[in-house]
Amino acid sequence: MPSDFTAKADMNALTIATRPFPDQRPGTSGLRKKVAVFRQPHYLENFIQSVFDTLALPPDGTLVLGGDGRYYNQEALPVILKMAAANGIGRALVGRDGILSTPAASCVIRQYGAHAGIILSASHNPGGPQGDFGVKVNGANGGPAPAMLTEAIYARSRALPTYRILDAPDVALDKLGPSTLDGMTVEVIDPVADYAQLMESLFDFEALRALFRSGFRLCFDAMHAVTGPYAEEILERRLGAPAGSVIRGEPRPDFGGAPPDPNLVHAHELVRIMRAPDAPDFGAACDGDGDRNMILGRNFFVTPSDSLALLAANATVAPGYAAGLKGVARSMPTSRAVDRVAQALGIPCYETPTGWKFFGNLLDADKITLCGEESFGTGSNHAREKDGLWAVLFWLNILAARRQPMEALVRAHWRTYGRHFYTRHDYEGLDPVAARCLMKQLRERLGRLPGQAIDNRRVRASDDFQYTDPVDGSVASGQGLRLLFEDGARIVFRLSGTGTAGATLRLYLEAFEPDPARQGQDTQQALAGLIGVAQEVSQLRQRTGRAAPSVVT
Ligand code: G16
Repeated sequence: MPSDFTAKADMNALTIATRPFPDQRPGTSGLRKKVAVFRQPHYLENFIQSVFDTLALPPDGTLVLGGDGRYYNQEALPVILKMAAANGIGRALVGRDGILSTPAASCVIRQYGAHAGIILSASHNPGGPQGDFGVKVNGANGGPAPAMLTEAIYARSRALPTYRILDAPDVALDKLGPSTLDGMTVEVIDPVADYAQLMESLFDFEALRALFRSGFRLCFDAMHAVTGPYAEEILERRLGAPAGSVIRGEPRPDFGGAPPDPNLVHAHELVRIMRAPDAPDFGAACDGDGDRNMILGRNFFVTPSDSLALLAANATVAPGYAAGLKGVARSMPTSRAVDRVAQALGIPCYETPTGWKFFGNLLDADKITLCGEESFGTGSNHAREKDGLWAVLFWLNILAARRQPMEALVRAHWRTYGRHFYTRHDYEGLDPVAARCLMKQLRERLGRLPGQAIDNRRVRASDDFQYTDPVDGSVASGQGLRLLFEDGARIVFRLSGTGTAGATLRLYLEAFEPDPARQGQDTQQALAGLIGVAQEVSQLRQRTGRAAPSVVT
C-alpha cells in the first residue's frame, strides 16, 4: 500500500504524492473491486487521476458523472468532483443525488456533447460494505472506453507519482441547477428527464398507453437498483401502467441485500410472480446500473439471445426503427439466433468479443443498428451502452403492435427461423491458477479434436476466438475457446472479466433445432449431451473440484 504521502498546496488544489497500486487494470467493463479495496487510502484517487491523465480533456471539457447509487457512491462522488476541478475540467454534469443509470449516462454524454463520463457501478455484482464497487469510463461517443484506452489508463496507474484534488467542501447534489467548484461548473441534472424523452422519440407511446388501457399487465422488477425511478416515471406515470407494476423500485445502497442481477436465480420474486396462475402478461427486470434486462412471459423465459433475434425481426414496428436495420451484431458467445434473422433481412451480422465496448466502432460507423449479448444486454444506436429499460419498451411496443401473447410470438419465431437451444453454466469463485490451467490445457486439447466424433456429433473446427475490428483494424485475441460441431452445435469456454473474487469459468452451450415438433423440449435436457461433452473435454470436475455449476441461465 502507498506510504510517504506529502501534500503541497497550490491555490485550493493539492498535489498529493502517491505510489502506484499494481491491480488497477480495468476488466470487461471498468475497474471492479471489493468496496474494501477501493477504500484503501488513495486507491480511488489513483485510478481517477490515471483516467484524467489519459483522457487529457480540454480545459473547457465537460464530464458526465453519476452512478447506480450503490454503497460507496456517496463517498466517491465528492472525491471525483474535487479531482475533476483540480484537474482543470470546465464543467461536470451530475445526476441528482449522483444517480445516473449507465444507459442514461451514455445518452447524456451524447446529448450534451460531453467529452467523457465516469459511471460508478459494479453492474449486477452485489452491493454494500462487503460487496463490490466499480468505476466505468466512457468516451465522447457515450460508450465504454475501448481496450486501447483502458490499457493506457492501466499503464498510467502503474507509474502514477501524484494526484490532484481540491481542498474544498462537498458540493450539494440534491438540488437541480448549477454551482461552482473552484472554477468548475457543477450542473446537477434530472437523471430521468432526458432519457425518458429519448425513449418517447423511439417508441410508440400512444400504442403503449392503449395497451395498458386494454388491461395488459406488467411486472417490472427494479431489484432495488437504479432503474426504479426510471421505470416508475416511464411505465407508470407516462404510459399508465397501474401503480405497483414496478416492484422493488426504491434504490438502496445494498440493493436490499441481494445481487441486482436480472436472471432466473436472483430475480426470484419476479419469477414467482410470473409463474403464478394469475401471472401478468409480461415480466422484466434490470440490473444494478440499468443496462441489463431479463424478459419473461407468463411462465416463459426468453433467452437474451432470442430476445435480440426477436427485436431484430420485429424492429420496424417501433417508430425509431421504422426505416429498417443497417446491420446487427452479437458477442461471440451469444447464440446465433440473430444471425438467421440478419440473413433473412439481407443485412450484415457482426460477431464481436464479449464486452459492449466492441460494438462502439460498429455503431459509430453506422454499420449496425441493434446489438446484444447473452449476458442479458441489448441495445441500439440510440446510445453506446446496452439499455435495460429500452429493451423492455421495445418488447412492449412489439407486443402492442402484434397483439399476440409473448410466448406465442416467440414460438412463431422459432417455427420460422428454427430454435437455438442455449444455456450458460457459470462456475464461480474458482482458484484463478486452476482456472487458467484448465483453459491452457483445454486450448491444447481442442486443437486435436476437429474431425473426431463425440456424442454423435462430429467436430468441425476449434479455435481461440480472435476479432479484427472492421473499422479501425485493431485485433483482440484470446477471446474464448470454441468447439464447433458439424450440425451447428457449439461449446464456448471463457473466463469472466467482471468478477471480483477468484475466477469464474463460463460454459456457453448451443444447439440448433429446425424441427418445430422438437422445439418444445426443456433446454437443459435438449443440451444434456453437449453439457456432458463440455465437462468431459475440459476435465472440469477433476480440475476444479466442482460437480455442478454455481449458476445456470
Ligand atoms: C459487462 C460487459 C458485457 C459483458 C458482461 C459479462 O456487463 O459490458 O459486455 O457481456 O460484462 O462479462 P464477463 O463474461 O467477462 O463477466 P456489465 O453489465 O457487467 O457491465
